[in-house]
Order: sequence, then structure tokens, then C-alpha cells
Amino acid sequence: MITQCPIQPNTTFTYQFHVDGQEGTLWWHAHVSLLRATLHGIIIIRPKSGSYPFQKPHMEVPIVIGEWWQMDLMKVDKDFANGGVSDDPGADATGDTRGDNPASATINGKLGDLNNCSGVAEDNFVMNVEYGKTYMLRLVNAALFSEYYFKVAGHKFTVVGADANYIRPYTTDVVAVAPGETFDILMVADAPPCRYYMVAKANQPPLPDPQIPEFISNGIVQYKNTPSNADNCRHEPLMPKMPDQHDTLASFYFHGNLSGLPGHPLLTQIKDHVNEHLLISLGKGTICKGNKPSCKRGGSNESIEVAYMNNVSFSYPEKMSLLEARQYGNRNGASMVLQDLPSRPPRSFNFTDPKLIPVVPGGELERLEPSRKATTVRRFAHNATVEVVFQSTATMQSDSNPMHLHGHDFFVLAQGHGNYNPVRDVRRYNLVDPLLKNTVQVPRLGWAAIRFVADNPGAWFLHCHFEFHIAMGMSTVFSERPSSHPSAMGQEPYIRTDQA
Ligand SMILES: *[C@@H]1O[C@H](CO)[C@@H](O)[C@H](O)[C@H]1NC(C)=O
Ligand SMILES: *[C@@H]1O[C@H](CO)[C@@H](O)[C@H](O)[C@H]1NC(C)=O
Ligand SMILES: *[C@@H]1O[C@H](CO)[C@@H](O)[C@H](O)[C@H]1NC(C)=O
Ligand SMILES: *[C@@H]1O[C@H](CO)[C@@H](O)[C@H](O)[C@H]1NC(C)=O
Ligand SMILES: *[C@@H]1O[C@H](CO)[C@@H](O)[C@H](O)[C@H]1NC(C)=O
Ligand SMILES: *[C@@H]1O[C@H](CO)[C@@H](O)[C@H](O)[C@H]1NC(C)=O
Ligand SMILES: *[C@@H]1O[C@H](CO)[C@@H](O)[C@H](O)[C@H]1NC(C)=O
Ligand SMILES: [Cu+2]
Repeated sequence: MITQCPIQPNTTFTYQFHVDGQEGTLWWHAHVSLLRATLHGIIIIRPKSGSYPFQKPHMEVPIVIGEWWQMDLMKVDKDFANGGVSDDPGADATGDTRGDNPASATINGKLGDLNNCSGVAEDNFVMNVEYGKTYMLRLVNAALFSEYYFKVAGHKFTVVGADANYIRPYTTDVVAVAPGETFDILMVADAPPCRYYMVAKANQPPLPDPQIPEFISNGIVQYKNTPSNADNCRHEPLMPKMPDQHDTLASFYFHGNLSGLPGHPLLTQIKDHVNEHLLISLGKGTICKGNKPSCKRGGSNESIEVAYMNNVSFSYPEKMSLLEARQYGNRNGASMVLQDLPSRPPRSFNFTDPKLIPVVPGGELERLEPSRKATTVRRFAHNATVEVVFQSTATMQSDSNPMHLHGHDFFVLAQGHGNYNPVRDVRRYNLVDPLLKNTVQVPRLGWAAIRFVADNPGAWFLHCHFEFHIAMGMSTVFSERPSSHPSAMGQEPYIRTDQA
């Protein structure tokens, strides 16, 4: 309901787009409810010239991390929109839907041999390799709920691309991939010919965050001509040592060690002058059931948990898409009421204080808890340079937030733990060779700063790529007019805007 209405059952819809300045791996997915769980695929953009900025790999292997759900996804979506509380009699006594979880992680649609559905181990995704050859893994995290660590026992990786942009090659034995992110990874098959596990393992914040099961899936890297009597091949394939499921630092370090390539044409512009500064807090609060002006909070069933940006939880337009309303006016006569997204959190507090996590009556959180629902937009003039600092908070949870902006690649300038402090942190910005991405993993109890140029007219959804956060409202719209349009910055003719 932002750039278009959902494509109706049994109808077709054709997209035309230019592939311009991007090489590498992207993915496409449904954007209605939780349908992307199964409705997704990979897009591979190869260099037109045929030459890579590194030696051409022997073979490319897509690796899509996903989830196997044995639930009605429309219902899971409804549960989360309802505050993570189920009206299903099958939910536990408190109506808690922490049971709304996938059954397992998958690698390329295979559950792997850690799963056992019918008395026998499930199939693994098997990648056949030849000793001495270099493989390019095109890694996508298409999962709804978790960031994953990815490793292959006995092998190292060189990460060469992210979100369809080349990066400065980075050598590591572990990759952290958040939902929405993609990485292009070179792997040389230089281990003793044998069988090795590849593992995708989800991380999650420790207690007192609500805990979910640990999601993990195995694939196998299998060498051609493995001698049947080779010492290390007699038993099970070698298993890599994975980071702990509560270790979110490994993700922080992985992302912090990546940089882009210098010399991007837009770098001078984003370096010299910033027109718009936004600080967006990402967190959770509550609204009162039935639009009541006041209610009990602190875990009471009179209130509904929501996720927000700057204390506003997004609600979708219902009658027509936001872009259509902007372009053609509201043909149905009903007005679409939009509010401006506040440029800063409305009140300042210690965003990353873990005392805010527990949801208890009379807890530290209660005075901060009240939030509200609205359809928010933030308008930008054509060619404005925009800086957004995303601040993860400890309100009711302490998740990281993989933030994805449609319609743009942006430069990732810096990340840090704790509360963003402009005086201290601007000095750490990488304005020489920042990563160019479309999804930034905002660390748990920390922040990340991005800049981009508003040079793509449209109405662009900005959202967390954790599906439970999307369903609870952690999103907004960035609206850009073409420069020539009479209302490039001014009043939009058909949309009423209420000041927040
Ligand atoms: C879609 O088309 C199929 C085959 O004609 C039909 O069986 C089905 O009922 C249609 N579904 C909808 C929602 O119209
Ligand atoms: C699968 O589960 C059954 C029943 O618990 C057990 O007997 C069997 O050994 C398991 N098989 C594997 C491969 O884990
Ligand atoms: C890079 O990773 C190492 C550990 O792997 C870590 O000590 C270092 O702080 C990381 N660098 C950044 C900028 O995050
Ligand atoms: C809250 O739960 C109590 C006790 O289970 C129930 O009596 C009450 O109707 C519920 N209130 C709301 C607003 O759902
Ligand atoms: C915020 O909370 C953290 C964790 O309790 C604490 O270490 C830090 O000093 C607090 N910061 C401020 C500005 O109060
Ligand atoms: C959100 O706004 C409400 C008032 O509308 C206020 O009571 C609450 O403390 C605010 N919370 C945060 C986190 O800013
Ligand atoms: C965009 O703005 C920059 C200055 O911020 C200017 O140098 C450049 O010419 C502008 N580009 C266009 C297409 O207007
Ligand atoms: Cu989030």
C-alpha cells in the first residue's frame, strides 16, 4: 500500500526496471503480510564486460537462508499486529505468541540433517566442489525473524560484494547476514578433500529479552574424488565452531570491518553538505485497546504492544496506495491522512539502558510506553543530501534492527554501541570509502549512521527487515518529488497532513 496495491490472485503485473550501476546479488520478495516467507527469489547481476574486480570464480552458488513455517502466516501477521498476542485458543494461558516461530531454518529450501521429521534425517543442501577451485557464494538472508551466522568448516571466506555493490575484499571465517542483506563471498576449495558442514545459525539477544528457540540449518560442502579412506572423512563431516547464539558482538565486528570502494561519484556531495538530519529511534511501546484515551500498561491486556520510529507506529493506507494518492489524488473521495515523521525522538531518554527491557507493572519503562498509530511520511526536496542516524533502543526488547530503504542505495558511515552522540561520533564517520548498501544492520543497543542523496522521485518505504517489527509498525515513508513538479516541496494537493 505504499508504491502499489497488492497484486490480486490470478492476475499478473509486469515490472520494468533499469539495472544501473549495480553488480552482484539482490533478492526479490512479496511485501504483503508475511508472504515473503516463501515468495522470494534471487536476482544475479553479472558484469556486462564479463570481468570482475577480482579473479573470475570457477562457479557461482546461490545460498538462500530461509525458514520453514508450519503455521498460517496470515495469522502470525495478525497476531503481531495485535501486539504479539494471539486470539487463538491454542496460545498459552497468557495469550503469548512466542510460539509463533518457524519450525526450522533452511539452506536453499533444505531443512538439513539436524531435522528429523519422519524418523530419518532430512536432506542437506549439498555443494559439490573441486579441489583448488574458487567458488562465489551469493548469500541471501530471506528469513523473517533472525540474523544468521554463516560458516563452512575448514574454510575461509573473502567477502567481495554486499547488496549488489563491490566492497573492499574482507577475509573472515564467519559472515553475519541480517534479513534483507546479501553478500558475495569467494571461497577457495583448499581443504583436504572431504565433507564439511556449512552452517547457518540464528543469533538473538540474551535475557531479559523474550527468548525464542535456536534456529540452525546445515548444508554440506563435498569435494569431488574424496578418497573413501581419508582420515578425516571416515566419520561425520567436520562441524564449524559457531558463535554463541547470544553473541551479537560477532555481528557488530563483522559489519564494522566492511568498507566500500573509494571514488563513488556521490561521495563528494554527501561529504560536503547535509541538508536534512534525522535521528530515528527504533523501539516498542503500547497503545490502548479500542482507541481509549488511557489504559493500564506494563503488560496489561488493556494495551497493545506496537513497534515504532520516533514513537509513531506506522499504519498502512487502506483504500489506495500512498504513491497513487500522491500522484492522482484520492479518487474515492476519502481523504488520506498523513503525518510528518518527527525528525527526532520526541523525548530524550537513555535509549540503551537495559532496565527498560522488562515489561512489568510500575517498571522503568512505563512513563515512556504510550505510543500512537499514524501513517507517517518524511518529504525531501529533489537532490537533498539526507543523513539518518538510526538508534536501536532497549524499550521492551533489545533487538538489532536491519533497516531497509526502498529506492536507494545509501552510504553507511559508522556504527556504535550505546546512545548516538553527534559531538563524539561524527568524527568517526567514514567519508572516504563507506559501504554502499540498501540494508543496514543497526546494532543491538547501538546506532548506525547513513547518508544518501534524494535523487530518485517516488514514495519509498523505510522499514525494519525483521518481519515481527514490520507487522508491529516499525516503518515510515520517504517521499521525493521530481524537481520540476510544482509542489516539489510544498503542499501535496490531495493529501491532508496533520501536524504531529
Ligand atoms: C484462480 O484460478 C484458478 C484456475 O482457474 C481457480 O481455480 C481459482 O479459484 C482462482 N482463484 C481466485 C482467487 O480467483
Ligand atoms: C529421528 O527420530 C526418531 C524418533 O525420535 C529416532 O528414533 C531416530 O533415531 C532419529 N533419526 C535421526 C537421523 O536423528
Ligand atoms: C574488526 O573485527 C575485529 C575482531 O574480529 C575487532 O576486534 C575490530 O574491532 C573490528 N573492527 C571494527 C571497526 O569493528
Ligand atoms: C483482560 O483479561 C481479563 C482477565 O483475563 C478479562 O476479564 C478482561 O476482559 C480482559 N480485558 C481486555 C480489555 O481484553
Ligand atoms: C545509560 O544506561 C547505561 C546502562 O545502564 C549506563 O551504562 C549509562 O551510563 C547510561 N547513560 C546515561 C547518559 O545515563
Ligand atoms: C511517546 O509519546 C507519548 C505522548 O504522546 C509520551 O507519553 C511517551 O512518553 C512518548 N514515549 C517516547 C518513548 O517518546
Ligand atoms: C545537487 O546538489 C549539489 C550540491 O549539494 C550540486 O553540486 C549538484 O549540482 C546538484 N545536482 C543536481 C542534479 O541538481
Ligand atoms: Cu526492527
